[in-house]
Amino acid sequence: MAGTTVIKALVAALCFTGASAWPFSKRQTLTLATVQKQALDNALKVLDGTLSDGLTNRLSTCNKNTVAVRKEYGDLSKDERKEYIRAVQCILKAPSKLSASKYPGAKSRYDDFTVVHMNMTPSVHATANFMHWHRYYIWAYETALRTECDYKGYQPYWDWSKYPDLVNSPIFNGDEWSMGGNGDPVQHTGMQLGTSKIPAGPGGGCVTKGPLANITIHLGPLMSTMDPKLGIKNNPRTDGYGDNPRCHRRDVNNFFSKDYLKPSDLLKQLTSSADIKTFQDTLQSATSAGALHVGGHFSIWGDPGGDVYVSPNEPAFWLHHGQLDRHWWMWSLYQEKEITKRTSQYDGATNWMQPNGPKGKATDPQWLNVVAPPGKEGIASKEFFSTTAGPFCYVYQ
Ligand SMILES: *[C@@H]1O[C@H](CO)[C@@H](O)[C@H](O)[C@H]1NC(C)=O
Ligand SMILES: [Cu+2]
Repeated sequence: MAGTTVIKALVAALCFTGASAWPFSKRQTLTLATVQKQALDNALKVLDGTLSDGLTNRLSTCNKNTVAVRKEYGDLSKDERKEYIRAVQCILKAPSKLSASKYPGAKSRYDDFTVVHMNMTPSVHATANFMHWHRYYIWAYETALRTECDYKGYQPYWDWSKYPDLVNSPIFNGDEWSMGGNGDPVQHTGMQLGTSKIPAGPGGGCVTKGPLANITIHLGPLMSTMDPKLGIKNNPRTDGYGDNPRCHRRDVNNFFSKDYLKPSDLLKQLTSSADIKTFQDTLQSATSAGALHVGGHFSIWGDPGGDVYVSPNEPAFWLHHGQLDRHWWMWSLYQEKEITKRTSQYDGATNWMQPNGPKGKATDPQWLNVVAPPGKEGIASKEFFSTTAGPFCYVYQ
């Protein structure tokens, strides 16, 4: 009896859908690829003035012909990947602009970026400015690669959902076009991430293969999540800025990419967040393996990659945070009717220790100190609402 009812209902539903060309024909199944496409289409409409995002702070030079296009790492040609790697190697060797007595561990221009992040960690994570500050920070890194290392491309990103087998992906497979290989296999224990038990992956040792092999890490650790039995030395200074030379470790693993970073997981997070508070809270919550931001970090893990303060010292950090920025960009733009509202929402506190403390304001200036591009320091969060407004002019492809 119940079965018949279900079948009748199904038949009715099928007939109804089939018979009515409108409005159902317009309603396609939303996929992550559709979301990306709609976001890009809408971003370009905003640029040519056929759609409004409510912002008026657009550079006069930013238009459809001049807009920079950030691409997925695996979508770059081999030559483009080599050029990106060359630029990263350049900034890893370029001299620091920080005081050597204040920051003995800052040995390179690259380290300057890490110091700034270490310094600001509590005021730019689990806060209102989390996504805005990181958008600004990645853009500053991209700008440094271009202006200080003659890089001609733009910051690539890692699409979390693209590589269920992340270990053997073009990003981490260790070939000459990758961001270096995994850490060497060593025995180590997993970790507890909020309510989730994360198993140890196939790496954990020093990165000795690929273009970015055998980098020396100097700063930190400050909040290591690696097995203490690996014997990662403490920093000589409690602030982590002392010189603590050690190998760069990774434990690239498929734990998250297989089960928590699938296209359906990303799509669900995007489509179930009606406001920015829900969006950023579910994105960055550190309480389970299901949170996309920590999932990306701990898919690479290691030292310094698994240390929230020092994580930018992991050269793949920028690909991960590029994707986080793209994910936010997609959320803001993929639905025409939501764009104006989503683009200007701002919510949250100003220090991760005080979630109920003072609220952040969109007019709060953001700081990058020694890594701010010239003339681009102390810009308000509201200038970072869109990737094609304020100081920015880029989209994701
Ligand atoms: C990195 O160092 C190890 C150990 O010294 C060495 O065996 C390996 O060949 C080096 N890797 C590269 C790519 O230079
Ligand atoms: Cu960060």
